[in-house]
Amino acid sequence: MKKVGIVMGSDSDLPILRKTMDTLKKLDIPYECHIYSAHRTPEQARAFAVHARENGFGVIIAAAGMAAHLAGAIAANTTLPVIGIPCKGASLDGMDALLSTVMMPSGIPVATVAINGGVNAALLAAQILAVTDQDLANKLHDMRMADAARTLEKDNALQTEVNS
Ligand code: RP5
Repeated sequence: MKKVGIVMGSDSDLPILRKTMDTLKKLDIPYECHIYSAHRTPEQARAFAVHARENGFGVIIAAAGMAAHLAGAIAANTTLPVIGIPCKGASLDGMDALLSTVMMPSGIPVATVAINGGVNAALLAAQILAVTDQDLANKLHDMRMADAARTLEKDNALQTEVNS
């Protein structure tokens, strides 16, 4: 199976990416994680993107906060699918990173998930890899069924508490 590349702009983004890694682990998807910044280490970020395909990656998740150019900078240097996670910073509630990540010009797409959307970034990466991997597609299906069952259990508990 192709690997998922995970790149974050700073170690301060790591709590969000831990959710990404936990979700990929549950699905037995191999990944590799790095701290590369579009601003502080632009050469390393570029080199990672340029060589990602030949290095066995199938999709890249890029997470950054504030003026979040990382996902766009990665996408500019590869035709692999790039998923952007806007990270909530100390001010502006993550709207700065959301707009910086999502508002890409035509020609260089970034599939942007919610602010701090570490779990959905992993699931979207999994769904991309599952296009050509039926075992993985089955695991994703099972995960959704389990999630639905948990939600129905919560509804049952609520009925007992408030409607009986
Ligand atoms: C961004 O700046 C990083 O992705 C991080 O979200 C934000 C702040 O970085 P630190 O100052 O915490 O290293 O590049």
